[in-house]
Amino acid sequence: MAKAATTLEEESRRALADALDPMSDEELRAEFERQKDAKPSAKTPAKSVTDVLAQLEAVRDVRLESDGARVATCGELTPSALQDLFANRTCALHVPGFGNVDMCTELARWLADRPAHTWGGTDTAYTAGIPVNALYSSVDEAIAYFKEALPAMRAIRGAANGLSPLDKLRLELDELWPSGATVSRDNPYRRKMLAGLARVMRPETLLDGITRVEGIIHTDSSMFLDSEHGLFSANIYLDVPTSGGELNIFPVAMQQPEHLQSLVRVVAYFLQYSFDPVHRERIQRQLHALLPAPVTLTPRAGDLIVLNTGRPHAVRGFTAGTRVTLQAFALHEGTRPLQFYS
Ligand SMILES: O=C(O)CCC(=O)C(=O)O
Repeated sequence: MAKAATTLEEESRRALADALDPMSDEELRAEFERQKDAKPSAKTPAKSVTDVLAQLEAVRDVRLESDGARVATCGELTPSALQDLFANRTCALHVPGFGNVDMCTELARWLADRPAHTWGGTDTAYTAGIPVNALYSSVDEAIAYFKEALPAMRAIRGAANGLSPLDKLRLELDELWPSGATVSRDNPYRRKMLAGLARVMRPETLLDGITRVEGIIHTDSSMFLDSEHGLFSANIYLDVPTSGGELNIFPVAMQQPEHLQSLVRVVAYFLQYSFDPVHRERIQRQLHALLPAPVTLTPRAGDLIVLNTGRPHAVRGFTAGTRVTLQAFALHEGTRPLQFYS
């Protein structure tokens, strides 16, 4: 009963937000401050990370079970392939050659030549658009995020000399998915978001230690998967290194045997610290020890891969070449249109 009431409340809040105008910069500034004051501190103090790590490092030979979900490889997007992905029956949807390879190569060259911006603690640089994390970092960054969104999408479209592969994805999902797909304005400021971020990885952007080889295992949403609701990430690969740069997905089963249930909570806890510069090396080593064997995808230029961001995943390192992708999140929430943002 409580859940239904919350859902109704949430739905009416959203309907009201959908009906209202986007906020001006002044309103955004005031709202940003209000949210900052209202926000509870999310993480447990870092000292307890060290304690949990020490306890876990003493334990050997325990590993979470896999749900056995496989990658669906399709010639084109279909409603049933999407349903399987959203219901977590598959762990990723791979459409080889989704984008025209020559156009992707041209676009990759253009994006790789642009000035790159980075965020501390990640192995990726951004050359068109600002990541959504900006909305939570500072009010000026939040305003810059929205100001850059449309120009970045138009610049990518211009460089693609027509529709970019990410535009194609949005169009096809709108055509195929019963409730359609739209550029999100699910943010406290009711403004249209960026849909399509250019991510560039090079050997020199990679971090040290185990992540240089194995990547940073992380999630972008809760690892407790739900078939009605999930945050998916779509990547279109524009350029890939000749060796390395694979995408690893760790298909953790939602139902674990009794003796492993507390371990799921420990893994969820560690995942909050995936990017933490102080604990990253030990956390990543523990995640490798505790997670089931990954499913490995080797994307080629032009491919599309969509995955549930609640499934732990990592991009493996490489020693030569450049890896350029166009990325967008697609939020799946029951019968709502899929909400695109980056
Ligand atoms: O670049 C990729 O293959 C996946 C990147 C990633 O971590 C994501 O899209 O959530």
